[in-house]
Order: sequence, then C-alpha cells, then structure tokens
Amino acid sequence: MSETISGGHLVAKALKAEGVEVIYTLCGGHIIDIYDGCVDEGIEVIDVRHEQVAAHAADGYARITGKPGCAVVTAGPGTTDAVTGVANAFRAESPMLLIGGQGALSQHKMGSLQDLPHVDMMAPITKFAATVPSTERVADIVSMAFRECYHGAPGPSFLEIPRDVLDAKVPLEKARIPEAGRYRASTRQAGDPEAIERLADLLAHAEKPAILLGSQVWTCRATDAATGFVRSLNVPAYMNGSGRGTLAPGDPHHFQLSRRYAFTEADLIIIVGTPFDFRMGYGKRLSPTATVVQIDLDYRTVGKNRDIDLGIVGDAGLVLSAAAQAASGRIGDAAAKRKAWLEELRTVETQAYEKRLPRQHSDARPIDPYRLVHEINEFLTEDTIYIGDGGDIVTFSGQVVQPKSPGHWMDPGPLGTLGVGTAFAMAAKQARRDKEVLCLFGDGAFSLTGWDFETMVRFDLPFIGIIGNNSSMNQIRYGQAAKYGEDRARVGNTLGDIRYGEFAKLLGGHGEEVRDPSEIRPALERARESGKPSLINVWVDPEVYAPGTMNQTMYK
Ligand SMILES: Cc1ncc(C[n+]2csc(CCOP(=O)(O)OP(=O)(O)O)c2C)c(N)n1
Ligand SMILES: [Mg+2]
Repeated sequence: MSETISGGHLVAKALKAEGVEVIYTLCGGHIIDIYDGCVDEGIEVIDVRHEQVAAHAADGYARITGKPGCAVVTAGPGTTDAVTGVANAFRAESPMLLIGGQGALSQHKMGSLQDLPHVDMMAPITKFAATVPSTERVADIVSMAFRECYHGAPGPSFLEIPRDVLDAKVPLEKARIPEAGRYRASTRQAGDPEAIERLADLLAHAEKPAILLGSQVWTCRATDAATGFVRSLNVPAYMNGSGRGTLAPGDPHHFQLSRRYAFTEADLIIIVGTPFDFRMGYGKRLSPTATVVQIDLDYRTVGKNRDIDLGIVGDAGLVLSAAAQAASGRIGDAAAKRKAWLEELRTVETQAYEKRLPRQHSDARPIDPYRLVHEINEFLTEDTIYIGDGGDIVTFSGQVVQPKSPGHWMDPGPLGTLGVGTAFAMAAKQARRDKEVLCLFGDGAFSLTGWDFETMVRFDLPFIGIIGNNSSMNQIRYGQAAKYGEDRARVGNTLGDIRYGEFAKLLGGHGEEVRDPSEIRPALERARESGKPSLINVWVDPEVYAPGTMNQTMYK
C-alpha cells in the first residue's frame, strides 16, 4: 500500500514550504483537515472571534515579517466575514492568502450548507482567486496562489477548497508538492538602466529636490538604500504609510510637517512606492513646474492620475541604490549647495511644530487629543510598533506620532478600514515577541473588532491599547455638522460612554480609565509593566477635531 495524504495536509505542506509559521482562523466543518495538517507541520493555529480579524491579522503578519500571511475561514459567512480583511490587504498591497472552505464538488450548485460563489466575490479584490479542483493539485495551487501574491506590487490571493477535495486522500506520489525555494523567481526588479541614468542626471542638477518614501520602501525592505540615497545626495525626505520610520525622528533628512511647502517649492520631486491617490491629493498638490519622478513596483501605478517626467518600475531599494551610485560621480558640489534648501524646510518644520506645542502640552479636561498623542509619541521606544485604528483621533496621531524605527508604523492603508487594530496588534506581537506593540484606537474603531482582545489574552500576547474615547464617531460627525448644521449633526454617530478599561479587565487583561492629562503617562507605564493585553481608556474632548478631519475635501 502506498502512503496517502489528504488535502488539508497538503495545504499545510505548501504553507510550510512558503515559510508560513501561523494561520489565523475561525473554525468550521469545511476546513478542519487543514488544522490537522498544521499540527503535523508545526504551524501554529491562532483562532480568533471574527473572520475579519483573521484576515487583517494575515495582512499584519505579512507587513511585519516580509512573508505572506495566511487566514483560513469556513465557507459562506466565514468567507464573507473575511472580505473586508482581504479588501484592506488589496488596497494596502499586502501579500496574504485567504483559504475558504466550500461545499463538496459532488454537490456543486445543489444548495449545500454555506455555499456561495466565493471566487466571483473575491476576484475583484485579489490578484488571484481560484477553486482547487482536485486533491492532487492542492499544494500546487496553494504555492501558485503565493506566487501570484508577488506579481508587481504585492497583494492578496484567495482559494476555495471544496470539502470533498480537502478531505480526500490521494497517493503521496500523485500529489504535486512544490519544494521550498524552488517554485518562483526573485521578486526584485532593478529598473531600466537608462531611466536610472536620467534620474542620476536630474539629481545632479536639482537645486531643491525632495523625496517621498512610501509604503513600498518598507515592502522592499529598502531602508538602507533610502537612507544612503538621502544622505549621499542631501535630499530632504518625507515618509508615509509603512515608509514612516525609514529615517528616525531627529535625523537631519527627516521632515514631516513641511511637506506641502516642500512639494510646492521643490524643483525635483521623487515619489517612491506610493500611488497618487487621495492621500496625495491625486498628485495635484505637487508644484506644476517641478520635475516629477515616480518609482513603483506596479507598472499600472506609474503616471496614474498625474503626468510625470520620468517613471521607473522596480524595487525601491535597487532603484534608489543604483540612482545614488550613478549620481555620485556627477553631482559635484550640488549636494552641499542644498544646505540652504534644507534649512529653509527646517524653519517651516520648526514653526509648524512650535505652533502646535501648546496644544500638545495642554492641561485641559476633557483631555485635548493633541496631549494624548503627544504623550504617546514621548512614550514610544525604538522597539515599539505603533498601530493606529480610528478616525479623528488617529488623524491627530498622524501629525504627532513618529515611529522611531523602520517598519514600526502600521495603519490600515488606503482602504481606511476601521477595526484593523486588534488584528494588527495580535499579528505584530505574535511575529515579534521581542517588540512592544502599542495601538491607539478610536472608541468606534475598537468596538468593531474589540472582542478579539480576548484572543490576545488567550494567546498571551501583551500589548498597550489606548482608546481615545469621545463617545462618538467624531470624524464623521464633523462632516455632518459642517454640511447640515450643529442641530442635525448628531445623527448616527453617537456612541455610549463605555468604560473600556473595565471591558479589558472582564476579558482578563489590564484596564484603566484616564480623565486627567497628568494621568496618561503613569497609566501607560503601568500598562507596560502589567505584561498583559491592556486598554487605557482616555476620555478625550469630543468638541475638537484634527485639522486633517476639517480639511477633508469630501465635505466641501
Ligand atoms: C469599517 C469602516 N466603517 C466605517 C468607516 C467610516 N468612518 C471613518 S472615520 C469613522 C469614525 C470613527 O470613530 P472612532 O474610531 O471613534 O474615531 P473618532 O473619529 O471618534 O476619533 C467612521 C465611522 C470606516 N472608515 N471603516
Ligand atoms: Mg470616537
């Protein structure tokens, strides 16, 4: 008798070959054979309380580790619950695989339990979505799905595995099982050498260059290349998304608050690994006379929404190092001459910072959100991964909180999904036990997926959770007030006064209520010391809004 293997065990073998160490899941009869395979392969199974969290955690795991994440959910509602997580990963260019159950092929379209057209539903929000047609092909198609995650800019894949395909056993020698490290190419693309030469020329002649380091700088693990580039060519750098932290705060080339000024005054603007989407005003906020260079992993992103002067498709690290190298021989004293430009930007930066400082030090009660995010910024260490999950309160933090190390900033990305926080914290802590994880939530955002705080307790994943509690969905309320007037502003956005500190304690974590600004720091210290998942519920002033909220064009 030849040895046999089931579909679920083949899934686990393919996950192992990809280097996946953990799956995030919520159980269902359709998928249990995968768990059994994971036991054999030594893959950890983290069971959450909502499939949205499983998918966000897979996204978060990918961001932190550089390996693809994996979530496994049951057919029908298990898969539909995970849609938001997949969609978020799609817009954020995060490589992850969602595996969904499906009714047996033998009952195809007969109305089996939890049957839905999952592949049709997932196709527009994934890079690859397919049904696994036979047990022999299970591992092959799982590795195919991973390969597809890395085509161009990364993103999610989806596979549904019919129940009979998953549960059946086939002779081992009939199953194709791709071997680790042997089923795909390197994903690094060097960029067109001629285009790199042109970029080097532009850099040699620019008097006022500026660079924006976007999320792909982290995706490509291009921190050293980006740092080398800005230092050797003396170029001021702005960072967004996962690119935040590429340079540490205090670095002479790290700029943040003067971005609009810089992009209006610069003669050369280099955009790396971030699309001209709403976060960039669709490219309209760049000086019309500046020379604009865009570097991206995805050919389809380059030149989209705004005309550019030079487009390069490639890996941020390889392109920036090659350009810095090519420019070094021809730059002469141009880099040194940019001293005045950097000083000009530093003055703008300092003025903006000083203008806000009184708010950051405010002793007001209820607490000024600026004070809360200031305290958080002061509290972060080089080893704290910061996560933002909320509306207005997180918009405040975007201005003030500066991660101290690369890869230590997590936000949902351009889908703007509330509810990522608990999942990202779970994945970050699980993947990097050596790191401290801190998440700032809005009270609205936390309540979407907050039950998974219990999962963090169950798996002993300590983190510092802070809720900026204004008993409202304030970011939306602002727009309602602006558009319909104060007397009509309180429709559909008011939340209860929930003491989330008590909620944390109920679930086995550490919790506190903070009403006085002087209490923020000590409460954060106690959360750090507690060694438990924690929620510090900070009551912030619901009557103030972040400038970013007030400037949202959608209300104008
Ligand atoms: C899943 C999801 N639902 C709804 C929204 C729309 N939305 C954006 S901000 C916001 C308010 C969030 O409230 P909260 O987290 O309490 O933050 P606050 O604005 O009050 O600081 C909402 C509902 C969204 N972005 N994501
Ligand atoms: Mg709120």
